[in-house]
Amino acid sequence: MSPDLARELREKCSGLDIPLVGFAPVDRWESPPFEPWVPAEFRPAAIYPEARTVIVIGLPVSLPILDTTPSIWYHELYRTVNSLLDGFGYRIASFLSARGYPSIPVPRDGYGHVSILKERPVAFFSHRHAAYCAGLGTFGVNNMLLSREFGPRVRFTSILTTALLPPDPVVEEELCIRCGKCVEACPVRALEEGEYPKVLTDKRTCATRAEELNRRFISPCGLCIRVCPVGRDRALYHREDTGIYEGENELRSDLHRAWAHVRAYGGR
Ligand code: B12
Repeated sequence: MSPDLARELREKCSGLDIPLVGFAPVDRWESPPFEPWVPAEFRPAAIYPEARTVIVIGLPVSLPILDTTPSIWYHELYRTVNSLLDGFGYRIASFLSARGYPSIPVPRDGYGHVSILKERPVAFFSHRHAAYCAGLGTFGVNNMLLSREFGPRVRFTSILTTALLPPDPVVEEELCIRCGKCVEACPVRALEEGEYPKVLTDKRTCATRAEELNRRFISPCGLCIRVCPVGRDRALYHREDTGIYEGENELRSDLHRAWAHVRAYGGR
């Protein structure tokens, strides 16, 4: 176990403006906390047998930009966050490898095109499950990992390392309050009332919508993470009241005008 290395790593992440970092020992995948759990061949020990720890980092998507979805603005933010995740994953792995701990980054997504997900909506490694094991949050009805800081408005990537790092505790309290707002917000009814993992996203229906938005240059959708009331980011951006999303309403007509304006440009 290397506390000095862990401290250096956290300092490095803070220098890169990465707000969420967690360490998960690979054996956490071997005792499923709930079912269905990650099948054996998707676990870090199967993918990189030398791995001892999975480092998970999370970068938020800014709520006022997500509020405009589907739009070119959220589309571009999504691309920026994705490339930062891949870049930071590479740098953290290089930092550790140079110190004698071979490490490799996993791509933040891991598919070639959304059409592939319609045939098989699964990647070789799940960052949500890794983030759960690294103590960054709990699963919500929208099947996303909710963090205390940003609710589901955070994207993750993972680094598989041979370094033994001090594990972060898994979050015990359920962060999802089961308000059902994500279920209501889904325009293609891909979510159901009920709790994760008993009820999961209808992935094919969700991927079909993503494909349609992709053709219009305004993917991804993100409506199920926009409306989630969980996350301290709502207070930061003064968006505590999720009533602002209930159709055109008097509550914040200024916001509705702004969203309509942004949506009218840059995509189809
Ligand atoms: C494929 C994929 C999709 C597909 C399928 C959705 C899905 N729920 O899996 C589509 C295109 C539809 C999609 C949509 C979205 N996605 Co997506 N997606 C992924 C991706 C690339 C792979 C997920 C995966 O295959 N994991 C591996 C398998 C093993 O895990 P699993 O799918 O969870 O399946 C397990 C269980 O659920 C169960 N299971 C699965 N299906 C079934 C069915 C039955 C009947 C049963 C019993 C069990 C079961 O078995 C599996 C083993 O445990 C990940 C990136 C990654 N590599 O992690 C992002 C990721 C999950 N997506 C993300 C996001 C944010 C979204 C969207 C909000 C769009 C957006 N970017 O704004 C929507 C939300 C959709 C939703 N509410 O579910 C984020 C989630 C962040 C978070 N905070 O949790 C991720 C992690 C990307 C990232 N790098 O941050 N996504």
